[in-house]
Amino acid sequence: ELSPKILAALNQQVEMEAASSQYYLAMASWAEVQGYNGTAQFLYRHSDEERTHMLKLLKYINERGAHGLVPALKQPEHQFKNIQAVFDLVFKHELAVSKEINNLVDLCLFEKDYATHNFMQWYVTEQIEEERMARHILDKLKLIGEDKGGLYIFDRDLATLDTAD
Ligand code: OFO
Repeated sequence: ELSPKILAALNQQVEMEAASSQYYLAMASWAEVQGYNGTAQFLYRHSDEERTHMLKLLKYINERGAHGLVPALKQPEHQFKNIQAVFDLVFKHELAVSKEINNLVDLCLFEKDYATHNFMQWYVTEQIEEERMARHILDKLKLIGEDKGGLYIFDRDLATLDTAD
C-alpha cells in the first residue's frame, strides 16, 4: 500500500514527466518552424519518451492499488533564442528532474517504501543517461560556435541521434 506522502510525490512526478513532454514538444515545434528538421525530429522523439516516463509512473501507481492522476496542461514557453539556448534549457530541465527524482528516492527511504524505492531506480539510471546526452549535445554546440556549416551537420546528425529512453 502506498502511503499518502508517496502517492502525492509519485503523482507530482507524473506531472513533471508530462510537463517535460510538453516542454520538449514546444521546442520541437519551434525547431521545425525554424527549419532545423533534424533537431525537431530529435526533440519530437524526446517528447514521446517523456510521455513513456509519465505512463510508467501512472501504471505503477495503479498497480499498487492507488489512482494515477492525469495532470492539467500548462502552456510551456515556445520562443527560443537559438539552438544553443534550447539545449541549455534541456540540460537545466534534466537537472531539475534529477533533483526531483532524488527527493522521491529519499522520501521512499524515509517512508520505508522499498518497493517504490526499487521502482525508482530505473529513473535514477535514466537520469544519468539524460544528463549525459544533454551535456554531449552542448559540447558539440560549443565546438561549432558560429560556424553555419557545422550547425548544418549538427542538425542533420540529430535526426538519427538516439535519445536516452
Ligand atoms: Fe527527461 O527524463 Fe523523464 O525522467
